[in-house]
Order: sequence, then C-alpha cells, then structure tokens
Amino acid sequence: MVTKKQIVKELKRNIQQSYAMELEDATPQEIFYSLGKTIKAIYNQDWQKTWKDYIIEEQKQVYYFSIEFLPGKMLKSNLLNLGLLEIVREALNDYNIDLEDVAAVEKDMALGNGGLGRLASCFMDSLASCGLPGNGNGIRYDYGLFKQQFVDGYQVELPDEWLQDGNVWEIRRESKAVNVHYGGKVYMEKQANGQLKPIYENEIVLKAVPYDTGMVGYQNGIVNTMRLWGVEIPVSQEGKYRTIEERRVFEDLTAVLYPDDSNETGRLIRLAQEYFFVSAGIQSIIRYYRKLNRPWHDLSEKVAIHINDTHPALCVPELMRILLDECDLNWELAWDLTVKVMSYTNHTILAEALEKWPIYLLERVVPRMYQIIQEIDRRYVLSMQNIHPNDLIERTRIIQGEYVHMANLAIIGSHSTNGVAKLHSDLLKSVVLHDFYIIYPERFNNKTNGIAQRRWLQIANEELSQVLDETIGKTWRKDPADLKLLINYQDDEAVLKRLFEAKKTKKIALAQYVEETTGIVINPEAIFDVQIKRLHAYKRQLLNLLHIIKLYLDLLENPKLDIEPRVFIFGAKAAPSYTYAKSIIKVINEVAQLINHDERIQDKLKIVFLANYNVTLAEIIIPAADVSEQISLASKEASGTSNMKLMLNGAITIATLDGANVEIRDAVGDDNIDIFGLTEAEVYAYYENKNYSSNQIYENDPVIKRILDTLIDGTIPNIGKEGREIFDSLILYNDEYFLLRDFNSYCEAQTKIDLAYKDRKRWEKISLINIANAGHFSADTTVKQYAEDIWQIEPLFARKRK
Ligand code: 26Q
Repeated sequence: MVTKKQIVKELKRNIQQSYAMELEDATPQEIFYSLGKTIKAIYNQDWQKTWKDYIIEEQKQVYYFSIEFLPGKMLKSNLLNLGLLEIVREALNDYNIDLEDVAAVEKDMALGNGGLGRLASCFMDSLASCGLPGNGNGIRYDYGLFKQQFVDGYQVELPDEWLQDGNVWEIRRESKAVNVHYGGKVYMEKQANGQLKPIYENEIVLKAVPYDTGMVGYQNGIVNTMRLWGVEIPVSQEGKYRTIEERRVFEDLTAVLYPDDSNETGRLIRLAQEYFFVSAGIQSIIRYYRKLNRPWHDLSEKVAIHINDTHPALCVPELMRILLDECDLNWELAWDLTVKVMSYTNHTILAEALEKWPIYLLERVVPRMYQIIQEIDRRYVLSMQNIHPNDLIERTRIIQGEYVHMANLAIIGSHSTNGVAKLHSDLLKSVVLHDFYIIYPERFNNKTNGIAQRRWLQIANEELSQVLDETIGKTWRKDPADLKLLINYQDDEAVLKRLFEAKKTKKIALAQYVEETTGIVINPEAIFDVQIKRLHAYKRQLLNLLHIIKLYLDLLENPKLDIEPRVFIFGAKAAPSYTYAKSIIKVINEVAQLINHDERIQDKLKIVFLANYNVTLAEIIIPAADVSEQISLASKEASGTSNMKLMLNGAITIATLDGANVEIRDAVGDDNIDIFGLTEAEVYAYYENKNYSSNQIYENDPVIKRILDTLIDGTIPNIGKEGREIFDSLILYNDEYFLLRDFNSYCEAQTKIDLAYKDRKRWEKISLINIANAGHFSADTTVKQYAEDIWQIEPLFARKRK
C-alpha cells in the first residue's frame, strides 16, 4: 500500500526533476503534471503485470474499436480507482494545496462528440473494474471536439488544443508502430504456387504510432489499455511528396475529430481516418496473435473485435485482407474466423445517420478494401440465393447502386448485432434492420447502455455518496445493485432530509458556477430543470423552449400565477454545419436574455444556457439537477445516457417513452417518473397513415398559435431570421418531430412536476426511489453482459494490490 509520505516524496522529486523547484512554489499546472507522473509510476507495475497475466493465462481479449473516446479528466478517477483519493487530498492539504484546484487544470480529453464516445469510456472504466481483458482502439486526435462560445447568442467554435501542455497519461510506443497503405492501384498476380497476391503500385504509406493510456480498474490491481493511433510520415516516404500541401494532407489525417454526431457525408479524410485506426489496430492484434504461436483456427478463441457503430466497419475487410494476403489463409477459413471474431453495435435508427460511402471514394482511398468488399458482397448474394427471395437479398446487399452500406457490411461480417436499449433493439428487428432479422435472427440482441457509477456518483457527487455510505454502507461502489437498499429508507425523514441537503449543496455550487461564468444569478431554492445533450431536432430542445415561452406568457398575463420558481438549464453543442440546430441555440439564448431581464417575472423563471457542455461541466450540472428532460420524439433516441446519470443523482425524469426511458420507467414505476407524449407505435401510425398536420393544430389551438407567433412577431428580439426558420420548420414543413402534437401533453407533465415539487416530502421520496433503482444502469452490468453473450471473455481474478 502506498503511504502519504511516499506520495509526497515522489511528488516532490518529480517537481524537482521537471521544474527545478519546491512543491511550495509550484503552480497547480506544475503540481498536476508532477502528480500525474507520480500516479502513473504507481500503476505502471500493475499495468505491466495485467498485460503479462493476460498473456500467461492466454486470456481471450476484446478490442473495442471506436472512432471516439470521451474520458474527460482522469486525475481524480485514477486516484479513486487506485484507492488514493483521500491520501492525496490530505497530502496536498498539508501544503495548503486544494486537490480540486489541481484537478481543475487538467484538460478534458474530449475525443468524441457525445453519447457514443462517452459510452466507450464508461465501458473502458467498467471493463478494467470488472477485471475483464478489454482494450480500447481509436484515434489520437490533435484537436478534440471544438470549444463552444456564445457571441451575441450565436454558437462560435474554437479549436480544442488539449495537447498544448502535453498529456501526462499517455505512453508513445514507437516500437509498436505499423504502416497503413492508401490509394494507388492494386491488381492480383498469380504466384508460382498458384495463389493470387495483390501487387500495389503508387500507393501512399503512412506510419501509425500507438499512444497507450492505462485504464485503471477500481481497486483491483487491473490496468487495461486504451490505444490511440497518431499519424506520421515514414522516413522512407519523405521524398515522395511533390509539395508541402500534399504532405500536409497526410500529416493532418489525425488532426481533428469530425464534429458531426450524425452524418458527415462523403468526406475523403473521414474515410481515411476510419481506415487508419482500423488497419493499425488489426495489424497490431494479428502481430500479437502470431507471437502466441497458435493455429489460425483458434483466432476466435483468443480475440474478439467490437465494432462501435459502423465507423470501424472496415474491420471486416481489413481482417480478411490480412488473413488472405499476409497470412495466406483461404477465403473460407478467413471468412469463418472473421465472422466469429467480429461483433457490432448499432447506435441509431435515423435513416440519414446510417453510414454509406460512395464507391468511387473507396476505390480511390482504399482500393484493396473495395476489392474485398466486392467479393464479400458477391459471395453473400450467392450464398443466399435459393434460400431467400431476390428482392430481400437485393435490399440487404452491401453494394447498392453507387454506394457501399456500412451497416450491411458490419452485420454480414459479424456474429452479433445489438441495439443499445430494449425499445431500440426491438425497432432494429421490426423496422430498421428487419430484412436482416429475417436472414440472421440469431445474430440480433439487446444490450442496454449503462454508465460508470464511480465517475457519475462518487467523483461527481461526493456529498450524495457520503449520505449513501452512511445509510446503506459502501458496497454500492463495487456492486451498484446494492443501491436498492436505499428503498428501505423511503419514509425515513432523516435520510430524506440528508439527501435533500446534499442536493442543496450541489445546487449552490452550480449557482455559483453559473454566476461566475454567465453573470446570471439563480436561486438555489428554485427547481433546477436540466436538458443536457447534443443539439438535435429529434431531441426537441425546442419543445422545452416552447413550454418556457408558454410559462412566460402565462406569467405576464397573470403575475400572481402560483408556480414554483424554476431555472431551466441547457447544455448543448450543435454540429458546426447544422444550421437549424444553431438557430435553436440562438433563439434559446435570446429568450433567456428576454426573460432573465424582465422584472415582471420576479425571478420565477430563469434560463441558463451554459456554453461548452462537456464531461467536466456534466459533473457540475448533473448532481445539482432536480428535473431531467428526456423528451425526444418516441423511437428516435437509441438509448440516451444522461437520463441514467441524472436519475442516479436523484433528478426526476420527465420523458417520452423513448430509448432507455422505457426501462427507467419499468425500474421506478409509473408514479416515480413523469411520462408524456406519443408512443413509438403512435408515431409509426402517423407515418403509415400520413395524416399529421401541424398547421391544423396551429390554427385550432390558440395557445399554441400565440406561442409560435412569438417567433415571428417581434416578441423575442434579435431572431428575425432564426425565428422565421424555426417557425417554418414547424408550420410550413409540417413539424417533422411532432412537437405540436406532443405539446399539450408535455405541458400537463410539466404541471405535474410543479405540483409534485410543492409537496416536498413526496418529491424527496420520488427522488430517493430514483437513486435506489439507478443500479440497473451500471456499465459494469452492461459490459458483463457483452462479455458473456457476445465476446465470450472472462475476468482475470482480481488480485489485491500489494
Ligand atoms: C458519421 C459519419 C461521418 C461523421 C460522423 C458520424 C457520426 C459521428 C458520431 C455519427 C454518429 C455519431 C454519434 C452517435 C451517438 O452518439 N449516438 C448516441 O449513442 C448513445 C450511446 O449508445 C445513445 O445513448 C444515444 O441515444 C445515441 O444518439
């Protein structure tokens, strides 16, 4: 066990070594870096040992391929998982240094857009904490997701220079670099032994260098690896570039994360990025497997590869390429192994978000991939003839017209396809991927998302954690299902009071942050009503806003209206090219400006749009939330994960029956969640019957008309263009996401929230019931299900740290 004294000694030595100064004189930045080095040195032994144990035990390992990872800050979570959080806090305290100040200087590692990337990082934490042999494989972007600022209410994007002060957690492993080939011409040549081998001409070779970060398990001595690849120009290729510009394109391959979280169509660089981490990752897996000296047909007993959404779907043809071209396997064996090794998760049902690449691009960027995809496609059709009708085969082909359909490639090339919540997985089977479900029913399954309780409760909300520890003991930290024990206290006034006080403390902290960053003063006694997620039409931030406008108009008409004071809090980034989403941001900001400064409202309503929503900000907002807004149009949100984080922190959910909200309702019961709106079946019925008319609602409902008119009649200043654009989307273009249809139902649900909050005892009880049932949504449980049902991997027995 590491002592406080040892830590201080090492920390001082590192500060001395790096900066030639004393701890007392160091800045938080200098302390952070040196503390990081100190901690890394502590877990390095475990890291090495974990790796060796996996090899000695010949453990099957999973490689989680994801083009996004969103770990946020790592200092406190590493300390917690090493069991050193309190020791280090005290050690620094002895020198009058606040750990929080040191932790605050760490830059968020934001190599992801939102839910999908954060899920990948929660899984990394849980895999290590459950002692499961799981590695991450992704891209080391030089710039993470853009930083968001508001200027005159408009979103402005700034580069995220997260590597500016270096990255203390990573290890660059030059010796494990591999080459990745692009472009040129490929043709097949017969060898003396009759085998066909690809000959490459004029291709471009890039070097992929791995940067490894230790993923520390929760107090179990396990450290797994997240491997992110960065691009370099190999020395051998230096002379090949005609111009600096030409060279720059390749050098910049891993420079930036694409900031679109749905569809960024047809970008050459994006395709090159996808192939980059896929090829590098699979090469390094096969290099490792060869060292084990085992026969090829055992590959699927040692290796599982997970395709996180379709972005890494080239894993399928790339593994085929290596097995065929470099390991000389025949097609049948290579294919059999590939399908056994691969599994795929789908994260969306939005048709426009299903990835497809134009053939000409694949031919240009990754010609050998295209050849192999053609052959997979040809054999797929052949194998299905005489079994299934032609039209079904045609609809499920990988290559259709001018495009390669990546989801089709991932499904055909893997043994498992899963959705991320029950409802979503059912919709995949019955609608979106129905054709594939007919062909491969056994491949489809559900794995409901989960979250890392340790980060979202213990680290983000120490106050609540402490109340839980003192009420139900500490076992929930390892066993989230034990949160259930809290149910026994649902009528215990003392516990309820303590929970309420913990919430209050966090609300005061958030209020302080809000005042410091925006100048807006908010009342911690008010209901904190939170919607935090990417800005998307289907997530319906606009529905939330329309309700706020309604409250505002109601209050103007009747200043005595008896409503609980409410603060509406938003956090959301819009993809830079998503004009409509940006217009919604502008309008929310202008409505905020209007209402926050209208004295007639007497602080009954406040709107706060916090800029630059990211993991760190989430850790400040979520513990302070009273109400969780999960109001997407039913059927559109695959799962959602902020719904789980907010519930865990005692917020009460107002929700449509979409994604994991359905399972949250099942867990807490109808009385402890506020459900409204169309069901998924009703939404589909509208599509079927084509009988929705938003204009009819607008003309017949004077309240709705009055609210919508504020968008275009000058009531809200400075939104000429945007107000009109949004108005038109609702009326001229028939309200694609049925906001008007759900509006009255939403308002009723909001009234219920108001009434429930008035009955403070009841509110506190509902909040407790939500916390007690949040253990259902632990990522630990989720990864264990993946491990058992899909990857067939087993935990390494947890050993106590010495
Ligand atoms: C695709 C092509 C080109 C460029 C970008 C993309 C792209 C990038 C990111 C497409 C999609 C994403 C991210 C999707 C995402 O975050 N989906 C969310 O995944 C969560 C975890 O499963 C779910 O909880 C959310 O419901 C889902 O929206």
